[in-house]
Amino acid sequence: MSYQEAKTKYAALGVDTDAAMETLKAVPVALHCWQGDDVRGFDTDPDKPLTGGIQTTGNYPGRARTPEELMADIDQVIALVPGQVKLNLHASYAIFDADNGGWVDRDKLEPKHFKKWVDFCKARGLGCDFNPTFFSHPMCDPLTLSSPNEATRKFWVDHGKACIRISQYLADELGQPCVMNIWTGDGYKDVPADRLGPRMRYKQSFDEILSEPFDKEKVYPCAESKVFGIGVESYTVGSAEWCLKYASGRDDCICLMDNGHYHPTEVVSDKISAILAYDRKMALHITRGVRWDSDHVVLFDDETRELCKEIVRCGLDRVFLALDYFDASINRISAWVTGFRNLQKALLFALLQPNGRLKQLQDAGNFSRLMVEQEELKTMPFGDVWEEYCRRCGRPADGAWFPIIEQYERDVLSQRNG
Ligand code: RNT
Ligand code: ZN
Repeated sequence: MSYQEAKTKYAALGVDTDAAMETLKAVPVALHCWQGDDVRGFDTDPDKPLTGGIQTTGNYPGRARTPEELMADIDQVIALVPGQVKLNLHASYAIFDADNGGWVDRDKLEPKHFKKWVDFCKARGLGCDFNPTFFSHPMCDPLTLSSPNEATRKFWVDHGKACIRISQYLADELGQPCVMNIWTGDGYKDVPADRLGPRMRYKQSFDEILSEPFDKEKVYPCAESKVFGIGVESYTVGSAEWCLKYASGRDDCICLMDNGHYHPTEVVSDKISAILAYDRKMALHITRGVRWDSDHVVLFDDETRELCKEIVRCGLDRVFLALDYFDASINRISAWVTGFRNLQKALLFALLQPNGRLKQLQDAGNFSRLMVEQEELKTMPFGDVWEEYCRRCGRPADGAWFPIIEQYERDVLSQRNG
């Protein structure tokens, strides 16, 4: 009933709400496994500190401690979010057991260490993205791919190459492209004497990693930049310029922009069209920066909406979407679901804009009307379309999903100690 009224109102603006929902249903959004366990992974001591300039804060009970717990939690998330989920794994989530020969270090990882994840994805029809893990490991000296110590650098290059092979395996097995994102926390706390040396070594290491053969239509290596991290305040090797230049110089590497990785008044919504004026594809980590932190839960806020408008306007098929945040101070499943649903909301909101009409107003120089119409779009009956979208995806509407998480917390999470 209220959906029909909303549909009519949007139709009066030339917007087809049914088509918008159909489009959104087919857009893969990568769900980051690392929200479930505070970025600890399974390949090293889970109580070691998180390094690389990132940090989780909070000790809300119920963290996933094993692959089985993490998979159960991801299932709970999938049951509560509309849209097409894709999994996003870090190499540190390798699963070692007697069947595959037990633990190996990161430079020796093989596809078989991700077989259980492949089975998990296959059973649910999911694709999977991948990330080498260049942090929280004794071989961080603390640099990785830019280290002046050749043994360190080689270890991490070998890790990167192993991850290319694993990414190819994920793409082949699951029949969806695998975005393989390279991010490191390499940098210095204080003013360095040599800024060029680490950046040249970084370049050499990326070149060596990408020399590993892979299918360019299936595996998409990315370079993710950053402005600073905790303990890495003065100099970041993989800065914005380094990553842009690196990716632009090759046909087998794309830019990944994390919207928490820029100066506070910079916005990634304005950068997408700049990249896509040159490159065929790019990737995003969608997050929320708050002061020094780049990884708060995604909200349905102005910048998330603006980002999604740009993604829709520039081409949904040109931007790989992934969430990237970690909050250990609230129920972790609620954090995951809130962020995923908010990104879906923002994408649906963007798909419901009369983009052709607004562009015409801009090109005609009719800026008064453009402002008025853009403002009035904010109070269109969007909530009714969102509710209908959740219904069509077979997922709970707003108001109905959080009680399910509360129940899961009582039944499952509260039984986990430590
Ligand atoms: C860190 C980067 C990076 C990580 C993940 C865990 O600032 O955003 O993408 O969050 O790889
Ligand atoms: Zn990121």
